[in-house]
Amino acid sequence: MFHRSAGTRMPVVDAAWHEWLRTNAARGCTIDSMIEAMTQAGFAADVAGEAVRAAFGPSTASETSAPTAAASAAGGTEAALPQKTPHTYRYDDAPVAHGNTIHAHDRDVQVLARCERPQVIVFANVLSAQECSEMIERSRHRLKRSTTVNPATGQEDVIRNRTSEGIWYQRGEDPLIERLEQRIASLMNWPVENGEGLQVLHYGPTGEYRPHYDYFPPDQPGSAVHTARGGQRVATLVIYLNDVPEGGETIFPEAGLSVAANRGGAVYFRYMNGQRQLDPLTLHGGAPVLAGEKWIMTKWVRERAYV
Ligand code: PD2
Ligand code: ZN
Repeated sequence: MFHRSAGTRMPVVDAAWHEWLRTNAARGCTIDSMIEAMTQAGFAADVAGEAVRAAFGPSTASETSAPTAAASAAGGTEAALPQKTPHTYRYDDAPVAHGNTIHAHDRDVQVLARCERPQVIVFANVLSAQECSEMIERSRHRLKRSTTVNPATGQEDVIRNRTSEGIWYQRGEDPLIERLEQRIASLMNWPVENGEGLQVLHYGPTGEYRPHYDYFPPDQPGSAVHTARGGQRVATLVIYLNDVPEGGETIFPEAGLSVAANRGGAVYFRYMNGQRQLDPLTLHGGAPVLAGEKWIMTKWVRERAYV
């Protein structure tokens, strides 16, 4: 389905792409971001536009705007309605400290960039090179194909939107994990107890994670089983464990932002504010790895203690 290495040859809207179109339209991805993702994957703009609009239904034929997160969360028909009003997410202060260097538990972390809408912060030096290698080596032989939460059922499905393998670590599993979790909690300024276990993910060549939201769509029946443990996800920290020679950026299509994977660096993004609103601009993905491989470690944090 993805033939980027073929140079000028355009990919085909095959069954896998149709599945991707259906899933992302139902999840509340915007029309523009989906067209952008398809053109980045090598489709001509008119082909991408036609395929995406078809996935959203006839009412979107001449629209380029998209459903809100709330509309998408309502699912089915409502997800197909074009957005008529701008989203109203209120950007209150993120909990992360101000300044260009943040002392996070046992390490000084540098701030490379901050974006206000959506709230994104790029860091360098969150982990040392040795810590990155250690996390890769201890994970390498324990990887399992990654899953995605099915918003309707809450079950974890293996789908082609996410071509990676991963492993979850228990919170406080051993002294290294515990120390990294304390550092991450200090950097995110959010309690260790509210964090899910660390997850290490590996993407091989062409591996990717198509644009999605990390929060659980509030009105989807499958979300309840997840939010029962600690409430909604509030923010994410993706830490890069290796340098990716080409591709593999974390992309925010709504913001036109991409963050390159540099060893020890990280990207933070926050999608739930103090009023419990969810920010649709945090649509994000892992771009296809075009050369080499990609290792990341992810921390998702909840509203309350994650038990
Ligand atoms: O691999 C990434 O860069 C990435 C980006 C966004 C991974 C995830 N989200 C995720 O695992 O949720
Ligand atoms: Zn994500």
